This record gives sequence, structure tokens and C-alpha cells, in this order.
Amino acid sequence: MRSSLEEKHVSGHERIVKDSEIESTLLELYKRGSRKDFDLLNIKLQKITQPIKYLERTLKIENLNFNDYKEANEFAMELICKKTFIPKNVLNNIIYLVHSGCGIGKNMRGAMVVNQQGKRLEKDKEKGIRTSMVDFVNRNKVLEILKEKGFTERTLDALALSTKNLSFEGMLAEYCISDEPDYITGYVAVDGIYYRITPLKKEGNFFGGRIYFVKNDVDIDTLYYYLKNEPVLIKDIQV
Ligand code: PML
Repeated sequence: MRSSLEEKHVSGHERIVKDSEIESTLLELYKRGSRKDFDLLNIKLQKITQPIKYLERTLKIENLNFNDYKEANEFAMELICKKTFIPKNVLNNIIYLVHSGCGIGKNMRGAMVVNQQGKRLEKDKEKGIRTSMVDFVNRNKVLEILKEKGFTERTLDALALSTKNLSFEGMLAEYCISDEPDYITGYVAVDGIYYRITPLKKEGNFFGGRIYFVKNDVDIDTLYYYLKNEPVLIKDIQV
């Protein structure tokens, strides 16, 4: 589902479901899209013909709170430096990009891809790369568990994306902040853990985005193909 207003993207969502769930899912997607004002809402249905990869469980959630977003970003950078060996000053500049409009004065549509030399590898610097084709075998059950623990539907979607991302052999870590100005919780995914960090961005900031940190020898076409086209279903959650 994609909705827009005056040709500007407003919201998007994707599900992988069985035939028997199509009707109810269409309604869910419509309801989700209509939470925000739009003048165009498209819902597209696509049959999955390729084999589905099943992952046993999500990354494990570690929920962490900090005094302010600067302190939180210091912690986030430590995690990423340790894994990627990108020098701190280089990493700092890369992370600053998603807090300040990605060098193009607006949010990228997808994620930045950065290797261990701190070099950006996206094929298109405005589009970036979008992870899609990922869902839970039983999304409602997982959502219920997360909500009981005080997490949100955003956590559910982000956890699915980051679990697929880190299941790619050449992916080392992911950094994410929301582009919603009042959603200040973000995360770093690394070594099987989803570090859910509050606050990872400054309240009121309209900028946000994702950075995928990859190995130097990553094959960019294989990475794009896996993240965009290979269907992945996750069976269970770790909280
Ligand atoms: C969380 O609540 O676990 C963080 C989710 C970040 C979502 C970023 C986004 O808006 O896509």
C-alpha cells in the first residue's frame, strides 16, 4: 500500500499473507493508509512464486534509555565502531547525514549503504535501498506480545526489517531513526540484538532514515536482490 498527498509520499506498508487472508489484509491496509490524509492510495497485490525463506526468530530486543540523544548516539556509535572498525569521526559524519537531510536536504526514500571504509554504495543516492518482502508467519501474535511489553507497531515493522537485513551474510549493522518528528526512539541492530534506543534523535526533527553497514567485499547486486526481492517470513520473536 502506498499513499500520497499532492504527489508527496505519505505512508507505505507491505504484507506477506496466505490466499485466505487477502480480503481482511486489504481492509487492514486501507485502514492503515487512511490514518493519514491522502489524495491517492494504491494497493497492489502480487503473487509470490519464488521459495520463501523462513527465519526461526527475530533479533533480540534490548530496550535502553538515555538522558539525551547525544549520549544515546555516543552509545550507538560505540556499537557500530566495534563491529565495522569505521573510525569514529567518519562514522559521526555518516550518522549526522540522516539527522540532517542526507546531504540532499530531504529524507532518502530508502536506506544508505556504507562499507567498512565509510564509503557510500547506494546505486541512487536519493532512492537508497528499500528492504521489502518480509513479514511474520503470525503477525498478530507477535504484535500482541510486543504491545504487552510496551512496544509499538513501529517496533514490529522495524524488527521485521532489521531481522531480514541482518540475515544477509554481508550485513554488519543497521542504524535507524524515524522521520516522524515526535518519534524519537530509534535502534541499532548488530550481532543478533535490536538495541531499541530512546531518545536517538532530537524531538521535532523531521529528518530520519536508515544506514546499512556492510562488509567491504559485499556484492552490491546480491545485496539489493536479497533485500528487495527474496521473500522472508519470521516464525517467532525474542524479547
Ligand atoms: C522502535 O520503536 O522500536 C523503533 C522503531 C523505529 C522506526 C523507524 C520508522 O519510523 O520506520
